[in-house]
Amino acid sequence: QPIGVFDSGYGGLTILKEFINVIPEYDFIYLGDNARAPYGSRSFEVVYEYTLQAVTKLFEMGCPLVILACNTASAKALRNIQMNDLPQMDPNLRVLGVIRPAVEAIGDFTRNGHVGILGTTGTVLSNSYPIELEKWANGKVVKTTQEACPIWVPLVENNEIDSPGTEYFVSKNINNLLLADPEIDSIILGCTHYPLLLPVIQKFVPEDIQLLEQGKVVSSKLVEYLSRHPEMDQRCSKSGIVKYYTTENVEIFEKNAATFIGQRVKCE
Ligand code: DGN
Repeated sequence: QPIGVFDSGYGGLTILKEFINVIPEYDFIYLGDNARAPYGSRSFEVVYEYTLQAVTKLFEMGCPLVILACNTASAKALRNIQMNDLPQMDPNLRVLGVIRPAVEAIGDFTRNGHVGILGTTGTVLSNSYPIELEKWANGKVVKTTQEACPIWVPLVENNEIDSPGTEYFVSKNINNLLLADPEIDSIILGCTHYPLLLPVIQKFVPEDIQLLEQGKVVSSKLVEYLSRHPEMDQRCSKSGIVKYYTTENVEIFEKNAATFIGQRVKCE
């Protein structure tokens, strides 16, 4: 059975790309809810409802394990699904998110415990990162500062990565973050789209500040999870097949997906 990977649109492809890099033998189904993206500015209730629908669909398609490869969905829907919905479904099904792996990894990155978070408005307002950092960063984090970057996702999705306008918004948000806490020594890129802006981000972040990209961390945590749960690992089929589905237009998905996953894919 394939591992399900869900995102509101294209962003989760940056996470799937790392899964394929690290465990290419596994089968995956990617589902992008492009018809209803972006989720970043939607309410808790709406993100939860949409995410639950997608997770249910992936379970129906045979996935025993679904990764919410979207910070906004992980922030606003994961806990509810894990606590309230999963126990009523098949108890052998699992849903995991992208926030906790990043939070657990930050202990290896930060030296002084001052951590910065860049994310969508929804992720920032949910306070999921500060809450999870408090719980899962081994007491290593002393101060968390968040900056919402609502323009960054549309910039990436409109292919404006190299434009001067992008430099303006990226520098503005990073300056805000570093002004709010000048002692920050590590920053979590808490949105699936931000790795694509890395060359621009690096221009404005001093070299001694570490940048944590989620794809790499989440993929190594998935490998760890599968080795700790052999019964789940056995249920995951390993033929190296990856299938892509969108709730919107297939041709548009195929055209845009290449920017995020680095290759042309076939979609249904
Ligand atoms: N995938 C979303 C995230 O990681 O927060 C970004 C896209 C969106 O829905 N705003």
